[in-house]
Amino acid sequence: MKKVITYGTFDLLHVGHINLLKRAKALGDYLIVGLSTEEFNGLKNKKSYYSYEERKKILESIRYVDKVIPENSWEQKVKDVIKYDIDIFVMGDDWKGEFDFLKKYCQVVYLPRTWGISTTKIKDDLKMA
Ligand code: C2G
Repeated sequence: MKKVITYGTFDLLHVGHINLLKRAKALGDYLIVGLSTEEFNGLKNKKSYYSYEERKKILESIRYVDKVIPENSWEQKVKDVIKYDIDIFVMGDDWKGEFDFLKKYCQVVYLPRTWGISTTKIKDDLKMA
């Protein structure tokens, strides 16, 4: 069984997230998502609209997602890749190069972002409405 992992906040879920999860799952048979906790969002200077529990519930309802684990730190990725016996690490290409240190442990794939949509854009557009 080929296991894939990806990480993110996945707030205000949109097609960019779905496109990423769909393509990540297509690279293997089992997809784990490391979901940023609210504390970790703070480290990314992000404030999510939905709580961790709400975002977890939403992600777990997506057919491409097999397991959701908390993302509490930048450092946990190596441990996670080893603990869950991961074959492929996937991120959108806005992160290109940032996680190449994981190449020692697994394949690292950066997928093109979906153009024209982001959680920030949704928030800004709603403010204008
Ligand atoms: N994404 C995408 N296209 C978009 C928006 C997002 O492909 N239009 C991808 C991002 O590249 C990322 C994933 O969807 O791979 C989740 O996006 P975010 O929730 O914004 O994740 P981020 O805050 O970048 O967290 O340790 C890694 C970090 O937790 C990544």
